[in-house]
Amino acid sequence: MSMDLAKNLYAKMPAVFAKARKKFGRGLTLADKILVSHADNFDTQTWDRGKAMLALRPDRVAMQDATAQMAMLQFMQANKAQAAVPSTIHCDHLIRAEMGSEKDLLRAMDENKEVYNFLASAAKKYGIGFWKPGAGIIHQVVLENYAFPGSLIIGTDSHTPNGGGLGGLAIGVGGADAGEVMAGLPWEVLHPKLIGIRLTGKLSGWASPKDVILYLCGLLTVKGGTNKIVEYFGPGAETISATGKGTICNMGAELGATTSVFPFDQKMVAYLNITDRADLANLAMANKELLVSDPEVAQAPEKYYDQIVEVDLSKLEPHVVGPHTPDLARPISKMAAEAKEKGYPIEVKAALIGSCTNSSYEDISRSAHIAKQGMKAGLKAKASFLVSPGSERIYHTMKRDGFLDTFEQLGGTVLSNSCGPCIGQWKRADGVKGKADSIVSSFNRNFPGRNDGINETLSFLASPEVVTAYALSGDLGFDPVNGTLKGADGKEFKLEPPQGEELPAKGFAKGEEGFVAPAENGDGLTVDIPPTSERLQLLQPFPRWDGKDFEKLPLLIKTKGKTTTDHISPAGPWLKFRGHLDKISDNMFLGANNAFSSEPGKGTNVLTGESNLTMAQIARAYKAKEIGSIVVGDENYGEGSSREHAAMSPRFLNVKVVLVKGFARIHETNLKKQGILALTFADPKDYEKIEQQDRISVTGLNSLAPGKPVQVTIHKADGTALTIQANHSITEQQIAWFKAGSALNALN
Ligand code: MIC
Ligand code: SF4
Repeated sequence: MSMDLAKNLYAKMPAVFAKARKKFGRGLTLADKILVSHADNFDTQTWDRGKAMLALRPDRVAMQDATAQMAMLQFMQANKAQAAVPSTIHCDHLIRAEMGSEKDLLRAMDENKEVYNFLASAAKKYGIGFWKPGAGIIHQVVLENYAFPGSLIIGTDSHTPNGGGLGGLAIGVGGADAGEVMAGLPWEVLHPKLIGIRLTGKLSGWASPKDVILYLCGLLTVKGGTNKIVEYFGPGAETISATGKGTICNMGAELGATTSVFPFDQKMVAYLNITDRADLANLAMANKELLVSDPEVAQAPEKYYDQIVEVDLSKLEPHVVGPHTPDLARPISKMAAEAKEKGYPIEVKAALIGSCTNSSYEDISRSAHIAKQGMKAGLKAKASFLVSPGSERIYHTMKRDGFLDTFEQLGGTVLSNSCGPCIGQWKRADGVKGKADSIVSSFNRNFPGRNDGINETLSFLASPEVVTAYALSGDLGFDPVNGTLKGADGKEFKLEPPQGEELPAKGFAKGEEGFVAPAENGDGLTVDIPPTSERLQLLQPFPRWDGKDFEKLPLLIKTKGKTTTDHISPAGPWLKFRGHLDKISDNMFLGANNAFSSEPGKGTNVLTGESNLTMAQIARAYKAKEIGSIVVGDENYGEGSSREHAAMSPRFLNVKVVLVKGFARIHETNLKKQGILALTFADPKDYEKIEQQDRISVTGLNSLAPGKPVQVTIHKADGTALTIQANHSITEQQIAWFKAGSALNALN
């Protein structure tokens, strides 16, 4: 399938590149090439980085089970017979991690039966490929099967950029975007700016691809990539394996980047070959100049990229980031001092490797090398050690090559091929609520509550080999590069730097693939949604805008500090309600810090004065009285995942406006798609002026226009009022969504 897509794409690239070079008056970067060759209409499209909205035609759509539910429910409202582009659903997020691979999987099949049946039946009917629970984590499966050089893939998950490891633009989106593309519409995105990362040198010793991105997270911060594509180039790029590139691109999501990409090279050829795609590898080879930047770009990169960062891979140290945010980075050699200074609990209670970010053969073999050294010295894991393989292929190859045994002998538990402990679905045997302790993982996110559902846990991120070393030491202050461990005989020893293979010498072993192809013709088929379901609920269109200004809205919450989608719509136990808007909305803002409450997720009903209520209780009370509300937020609001529940629940519970210092890309689009007015303070200092008892009006909405600020009047409790300005990035089309009540309403 990818073969046909690639053939057509490569055939049309030369002509559109020629037009683009002429129009832009310069050579093209790789990101430019992929964008222009996927334009819905190159000639009529305005190209202006940071300003223009691009209408693109993605090659594919990928969805994971937690977000696919809303994506499919929305797609179904469009009344189409088939998905218009090749699409897949991957069952990975809903499997809880507790008892180990087999038992966890069996339990998941049982407890998520309704959801899996719904997704499987919808996939079958609408021509969508279905990957069964246990087949693997979406990004690993996409890399192994679907991503290809030059491709444009959208996925309903923020770590979709993992596909950039094979030289394409793979971009995380909300379910409404996926639904529209499957319904045949082009996909819209702000023309991203470009950050060029020039890599020189070569990684060695303990330094791994993960450290490149952990270092960049520290440098660029969680909002440094917003509305930007991160394009890697330079001689160092081709020294990194395709899966290592995948890891780097995956965690570009932590920079808030639209996506990240590497130029086509021999490492990608090797990976395509070993994943049974030799035909695609040959085709890409024959077209290789289409799949990298034009030669003049490397000569004067400053002319082509909006910002350039240089990284010398030879000098890179292993890094550790956290707790609570992925941009709190330091080289591992500085960790001991910092842990002491900041009082981080020094004992590492758990060490987790794998996930969509880091479960390649290279990751696993290097980690196993560390584990073996520990065992040779008579050690067992001091911390509880968990392994989450990314796919069936990885799992069976690990098993065949003895890595599973190694990890188990060390005292580790191998979990199912799924997200489990990465998404709050991990039941810790030792989990004590209310007590801070430290855990280390090779995953990509570390927001509070993210792994074990316990907000107090301090979660640090590192490469899988470093995490394995932490498992041996059980000590957050341990520096595997310079420090020593004590063997069973009491003698000190030093770990050798990790060694592993990029790709398995014997090829990948195969397990049960877990792929179910759709029906040839789905017309007579039905979608399985039991009417009494507690897990699934058909969507009702949101009401249209009534044409009136928003007058004196009560303030629902003023979030303070980091407000990720995990704060707005927590996962863990709530994942099970991802297909039931009414039920999941009870989780709204449960993790968010309210400026007017000492307890996260709690606030006051300003109409009755009742305090210590959840935001859902307050919003439901307002909604019952047909009163809308406003949410005020801080910087990079909506950072993190693509889950559109963080926009749909507020919309469902009658939030009209979200006014913040700044938005993360996917969430801002999700809000607009659901018909919420997404505004930013023209002067961020005005955030300080908002008080709990304020009533806030947003006026002049009938003349809402692109680029035109909106007036916001803050009515104070003492009867005074002040007017401030708010900006927005709403386009003509998005105004239509707002008026229609949602993007989906505007479609019908
Ligand atoms: C995540 O890593 O945060 C998730 C869970 O994969 C989310 C998607 C979701 O919440 O379903 C993401 O990254 O978009
Ligand atoms: Fe799953 Fe975690 Fe990857 Fe998200 S980041 S797709 S939850 S493994």
